[in-house]
Amino acid sequence: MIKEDADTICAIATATGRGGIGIVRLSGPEALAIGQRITGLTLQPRLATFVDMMSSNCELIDSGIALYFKAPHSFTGENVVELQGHGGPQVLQSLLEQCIARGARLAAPGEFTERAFLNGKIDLLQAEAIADLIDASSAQAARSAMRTLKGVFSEKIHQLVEDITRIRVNVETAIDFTDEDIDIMTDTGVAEAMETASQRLTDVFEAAHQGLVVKDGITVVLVGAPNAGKSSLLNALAGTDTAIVTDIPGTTRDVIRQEINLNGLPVHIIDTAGMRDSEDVVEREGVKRAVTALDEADLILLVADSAVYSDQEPGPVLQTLFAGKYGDTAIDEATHLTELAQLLNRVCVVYNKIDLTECHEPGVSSTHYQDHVLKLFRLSAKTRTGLDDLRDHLSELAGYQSSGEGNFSARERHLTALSNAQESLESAISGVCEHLPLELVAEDLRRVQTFLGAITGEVSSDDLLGEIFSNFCIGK
Ligand SMILES: Nc1nc2c(ncn2[C@@H]2O[C@H](COP(=O)(O)OP(=O)(O)OP(=O)(O)O)[C@@H](O)[C@H]2O)c(=O)[nH]1
Ligand SMILES: [Mg+2]
Repeated sequence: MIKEDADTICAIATATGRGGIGIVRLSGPEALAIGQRITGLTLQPRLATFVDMMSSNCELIDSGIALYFKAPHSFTGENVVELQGHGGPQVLQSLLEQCIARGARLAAPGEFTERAFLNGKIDLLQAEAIADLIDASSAQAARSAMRTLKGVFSEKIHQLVEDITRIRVNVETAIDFTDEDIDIMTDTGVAEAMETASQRLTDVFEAAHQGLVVKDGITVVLVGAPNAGKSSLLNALAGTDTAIVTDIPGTTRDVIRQEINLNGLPVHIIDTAGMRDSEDVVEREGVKRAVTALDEADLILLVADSAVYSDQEPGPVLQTLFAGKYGDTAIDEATHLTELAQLLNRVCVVYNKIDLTECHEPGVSSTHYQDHVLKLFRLSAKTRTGLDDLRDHLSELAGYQSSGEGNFSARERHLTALSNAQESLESAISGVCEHLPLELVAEDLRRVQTFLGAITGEVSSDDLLGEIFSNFCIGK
């Protein structure tokens, strides 16, 4: 809970810039008094009042609407006053200064939402969903953030916590009554309940994973030799002329980023400088940046000119990538085994320019390179044939279902907590199967509950809260 002597915070709640309406919001014990001093009126809860907003030396700043939300029936759970004026930066700045001059303090990023959380108006999942809704980059992302805000995800976590609590009661009882020869496996159905909870946990994890994909999308890095058609492929996928395309090898010098929307899936595409050994300082820096970009990739599209490279033997194309990454010395594949495996697991080869060759049909196939299965795409960035296979693969790779109507937004931290909870639950299940001391099973179950509690914020450290709310915008 917020301390009784909490101060009053204020901020411009609308986006910066010019707009029809701009809002300054106050929250805290002095919000009403400050609002009334600025408007010179007694404000009634939940009544829109047309007011003049005055400075302390009686100058008219603006005319507009004042709204008062009496605690606890407000967003933050405290007294809240909204001063809605005209959306000019100067007007809003003057209003804000008046609030500060009369005793309010400028709010930190996310502080209104943090107060809503601390006052029990929303849980942590819902607080994060507010930020995700504001940041949503697609209609799907906004819809799933809204579902989390409405409590869909929280409800699922609460159900899981209830299941685990019931199981814990049975296990703790069995510990206390060891003399009475209770077999918790058969007599109380604990093992079965654990299996059901585990299945439910898996389902929630999968739904949360979808939510994360819809929110964050995937990152695809285009690499390959100069002139292979990387920038052309970026433009073809984006449907724009984002990157410069010429027939001069070494056209792209820097990393170019473009976000596209694939049926609701955000895909962050990174186009890079063609990989080759160059004397040119700028180009060398470009290749260095291309190599660094590889670390960000969920998928690496290694683009090759199909007139130069055969799709029967991916080795030579892969060598362009290895040479770019490890320098032009022939790489010792044995030394770099683990590193190469990590790289190859994310690589697909794109044979571009099939319009120039007679023997290539557009499509997708797989081949083996050492122990890896590599996907090969044959397409033309210029005529845009064969692009659909690539698009389908991107959606598939992300595990994205565009019709995922039940989705809710989620973050990496939720997935980590869910997978930790799953691990502890599996350990509890094996403990029961192996007839380990019930105290160990009980401890595993307690841990499951702690991990789940961290998701909704029932169990959370100050550090975690600080990190979450500092990523909000000011005024929210
Ligand atoms: N015929 C044909 N030409 C293509 C195709 N894709 C790209 N090109 C041409 O190939 C040349 C190089 O294309 P870019 O997209 O600039 O190649 P890049 O890989 O980005 O090259 P760098 O930035 O220099 O590394 C341009 O003249 C393109 O028009 C294709 O599918 N078919
Ligand atoms: Mg280029």
